[in-house]
Amino acid sequence: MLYPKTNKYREVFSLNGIWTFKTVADDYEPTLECFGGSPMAVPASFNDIVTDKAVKDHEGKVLYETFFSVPLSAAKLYRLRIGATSHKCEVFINGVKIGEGINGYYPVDLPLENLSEYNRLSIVIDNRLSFQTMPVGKIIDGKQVINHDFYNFTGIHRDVLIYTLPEKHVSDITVDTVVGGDYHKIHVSVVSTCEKFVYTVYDKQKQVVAVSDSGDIALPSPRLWSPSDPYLYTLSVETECDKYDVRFGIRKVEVTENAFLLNDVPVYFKGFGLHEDFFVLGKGNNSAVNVRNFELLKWINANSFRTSHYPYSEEIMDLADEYGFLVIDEVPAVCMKWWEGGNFCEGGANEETKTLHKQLIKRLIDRDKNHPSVVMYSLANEPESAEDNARTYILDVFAYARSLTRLPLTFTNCSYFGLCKCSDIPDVICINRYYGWYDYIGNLSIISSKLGKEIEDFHSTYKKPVILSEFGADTVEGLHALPSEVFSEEYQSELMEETCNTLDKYPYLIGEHVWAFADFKTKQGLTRFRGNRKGVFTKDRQPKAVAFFLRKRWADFKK
Ligand code: GCB
Repeated sequence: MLYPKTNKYREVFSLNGIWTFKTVADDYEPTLECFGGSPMAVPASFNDIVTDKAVKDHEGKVLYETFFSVPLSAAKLYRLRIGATSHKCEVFINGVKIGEGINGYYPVDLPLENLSEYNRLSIVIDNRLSFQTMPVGKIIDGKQVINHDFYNFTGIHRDVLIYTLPEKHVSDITVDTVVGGDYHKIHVSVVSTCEKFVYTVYDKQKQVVAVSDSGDIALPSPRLWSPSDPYLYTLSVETECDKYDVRFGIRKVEVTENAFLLNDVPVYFKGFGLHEDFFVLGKGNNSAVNVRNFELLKWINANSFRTSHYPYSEEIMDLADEYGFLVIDEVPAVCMKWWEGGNFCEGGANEETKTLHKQLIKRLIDRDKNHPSVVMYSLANEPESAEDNARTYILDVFAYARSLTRLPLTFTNCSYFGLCKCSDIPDVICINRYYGWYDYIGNLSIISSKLGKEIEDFHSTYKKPVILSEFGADTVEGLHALPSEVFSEEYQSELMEETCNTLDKYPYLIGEHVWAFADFKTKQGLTRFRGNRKGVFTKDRQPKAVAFFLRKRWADFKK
């Protein structure tokens, strides 16, 4: 499904702005009458906007409504695109249900028929998580228990757009840029009801570099995309009655026993796990925050990040292409469990969960396939991969993803070497390790032996490169201790230094992603002081002391 764009055949109308909002009962269905509610911003989460505690922490359904009016033409098709809601949603026009979104973090794109001059759009969102949603969760004694650290922000999180399409139109474009290691061709496949196609490739200055009436296009001496030169071309597909432009970059990705190759050159992943999270907005997409984040990522000399723990907005993916970041693109399968019994896990992940998981993998690949920044997919974060049931499940999910993409596949692993039953499955072994924090808190001298041993063991056993995909320490900015103590800026800096010194010893250790880029909101808990404070930047995006260490380390860092 192509992102809505305006051009000579297509129009886009934004419904972003102030809507009305209310918590509603489980059996609520919008009727013909408008209910009236309080004003609410879209896109944004409602949780950090409202002042009523009961609303902020509401578990269940909420209703968002707005009226819209668009210029109507009988020759056009109208569609509604909701960038993302968290989580499931049902969509109504003038009280009639027109469709639903099965999961948060993914676009909902629905046909609109019989529009009137004024139309009431109602979106009912359910924020409860279960083993049939992703992330997974569970209701215990009537209360939501979530199995992940980040706050369960709720709302309409990305743009709401109405867009038009010509009757006959292009509905999908795939630009395949790697043809048997030959960079001089791209292959374009189009899903469309049109008949005649002209493909034009433009360079960054909008100069034509190739025109073709077939999807196989020769590109003499193209400029390759990389973090140091994120060069983007535009492909324009024009038909007798429609046109769509898609940006793409040309790059080749390959994994060997010891390296991750981009355009045949080994790359080292320097960067972070992040969250979509900011003051007041919650998980609402915001261009200013997005650009600030990328400016900081550049400032600190990072070259990559993981979309922990769910697909990020399309705007962020576009910025990653433009700024030149290597992205590990993650589906929202966070902390999956399979075992029966226990408080949380009774009735854990099952066939239904797996069907949804596969659907979400497919939809992520469909959405992000043309982004050169996406160099690997992460199919889960910290599944309980030491469980017996995990192996069959994970094997199946990886085989499915393999049938959809040539890009490397991984998951981030929190099971120790020797316990994990799935480490042979991913193409790159990503490990999340908290030596000096959750393991051996306050003890930094343990890091080189414990972490070093694991890196060696994973590599010598599975013959795959390893990334340390999470490590870090909660740190309160402005808190100092000499000698260092946990939560101080000094401790965070020393933990990073000690960990990085260890990583430097292993040539097949091909990347470090610090947890986390910035402080973020979590559920309340004994180990969380106004959220997770492992950020290298504060929540308002200012550097903690460790940021200067990383900035220096990553400037021209080569292994
Ligand atoms: C992890 C999780 C991440 C948490 C982090 C922490 O292993 O992947 O979501 O936020 O640990 O700080 O506890």
